[in-house]
Amino acid sequence: MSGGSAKSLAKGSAPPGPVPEGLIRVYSMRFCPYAQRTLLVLKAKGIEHEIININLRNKPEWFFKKNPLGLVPVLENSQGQLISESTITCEYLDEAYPGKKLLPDDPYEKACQKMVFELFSKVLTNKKTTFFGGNSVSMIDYLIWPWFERLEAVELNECVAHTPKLKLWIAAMKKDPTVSALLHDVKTHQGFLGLYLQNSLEAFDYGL
Ligand SMILES: N[C@@H](CCC(=O)N[C@@H](CS)C(=O)NCC(=O)O)C(=O)O
Repeated sequence: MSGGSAKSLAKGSAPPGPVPEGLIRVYSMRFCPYAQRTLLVLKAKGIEHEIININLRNKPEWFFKKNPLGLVPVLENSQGQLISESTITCEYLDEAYPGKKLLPDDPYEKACQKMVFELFSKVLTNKKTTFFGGNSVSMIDYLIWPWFERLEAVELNECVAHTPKLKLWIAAMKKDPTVSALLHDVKTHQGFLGLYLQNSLEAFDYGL
């Protein structure tokens, strides 16, 4: 992985060149929970990638050619193909790359994960396994995790105080090597949020 802690590119910056063969690029923002989904899947599957951070308050003109909506995450491969929307990027990576499969092969099992994802807030209490897709971490856990990582930073930890199963899941996720490698601590999330809420253009580069 390269570029994860590079400063964000803003209006007036030169567009990046083509993606080198054998690499995939992700346009990201260091504190974006949607982009974190994509980064978790890249990391979990061991996919070699480069990261270009975007200043979302002062977007480079060229970024709209990557995604007309101007949102991160966006993937770009060495054939110049562009993929946006976090859940779509995650599924693409799982299908296009070898290594650990994060979504089940079985169509019914896959549909179940997607249903749980759609309804996750309603089914939390029925969870019988450590992770949402079974006894090992899988795609659905990575898709949901970024919001739980931020609970303490936004002082909403109380929300999970009376849900022991969810607390166990949070503890298990924090021990996952992929999650822990990409985790920002509470102070860092709060530092970003503080600047973001002041409309600071520096927010996206907080801590660099
Ligand atoms: N539905 C999109 C949402 C992505 C999204 O909202 N990203 C935010 C950053 S966390 C963004 O790019 N915001 C820029 C803007 O709204 O102009 C996805 O799942 O990828």
